[in-house]
Amino acid sequence: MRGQPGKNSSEPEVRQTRDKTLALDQDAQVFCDDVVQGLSQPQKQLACKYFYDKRGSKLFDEICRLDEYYPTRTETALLKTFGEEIAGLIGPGVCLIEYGCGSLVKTRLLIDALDYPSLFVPVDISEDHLLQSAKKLAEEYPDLDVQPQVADFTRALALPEKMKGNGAKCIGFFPGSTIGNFDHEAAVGFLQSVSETLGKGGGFLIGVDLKKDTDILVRAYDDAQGVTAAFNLNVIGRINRELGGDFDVSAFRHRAFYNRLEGRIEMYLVSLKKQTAHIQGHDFAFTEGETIHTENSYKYHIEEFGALAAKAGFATVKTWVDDNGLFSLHYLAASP
Ligand code: AVJ
Repeated sequence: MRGQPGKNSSEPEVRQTRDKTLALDQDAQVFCDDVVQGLSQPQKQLACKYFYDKRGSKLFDEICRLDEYYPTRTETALLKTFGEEIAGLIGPGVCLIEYGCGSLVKTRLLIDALDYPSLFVPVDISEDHLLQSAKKLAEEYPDLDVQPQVADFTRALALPEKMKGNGAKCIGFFPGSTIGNFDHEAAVGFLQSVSETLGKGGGFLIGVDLKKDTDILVRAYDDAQGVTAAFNLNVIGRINRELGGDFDVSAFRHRAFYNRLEGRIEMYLVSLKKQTAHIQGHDFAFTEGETIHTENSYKYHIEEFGALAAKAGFATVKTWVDDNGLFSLHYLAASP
């Protein structure tokens, strides 16, 4: 087996690595296949959804508290300031579906503002985290029916039976500018599937980060304390932990820059030297300076986002922006 000292072999030991071939469960095998596929491209890449293991989720929560990372506090302030107005547009007794559930801090703000929502369906890919947060929320809101759904919300959603035909208006909630992780085409596709899920009369409340001064943007993704760097580097640490890989995490560095032409922050891991990483019997060679693309975070002008939503059949009902023009909330009406 490669990577193991050849005890009973006369072959010379060229290089000792920590690479272990592990027996993988189904989820880990999907992760492994994605990693192998992504690292086999001319521009190596890893999907940003893999940032969020336990450690990555903790680091992301830390990012959200950084001075430089303005989106979280700005969006939270918008929800607080305009909660009543938003609730007025949404109306009473709705079924609320949250796409991707973080700490549910913003969710609580919205639920508190709403007039007795009847059902809350948080959808997330990370089962443990989702069930834990949903349980806590259900305890805090004993009158609210909480029905968590473990699913990858980038694919079509199968909603709980209860929601079908109970007549309640469906409202989607997608805070945090996670829409920024999709390129424009995928964003339209995602919005179309949301519109289908919500159905006629449905509404969608979505947070969207705005185009702004490049320095502000870059600082938000390359903070002085290096939390975002640790968050980015964690994805190769996760490959080591879960797939038995032997990435030398200290031989990579974080890079973030704003691609003005594409209107997006791009994040990379840069190899600091010529090196090879091994994962489940696959070898990935890096030249010095070679990169792994790990994330795109698209930024929008208000009208630009409105046009994108319109392509997916949504009509903008109202948009809210903070005084500094940093972040926006959009309430959209599904009109299939
Ligand atoms: C969770 C996608 C909204 O793009 O700002 C934060 C993720 N990456 N810092 C973002 C992220 C680096 C974040 N989203």
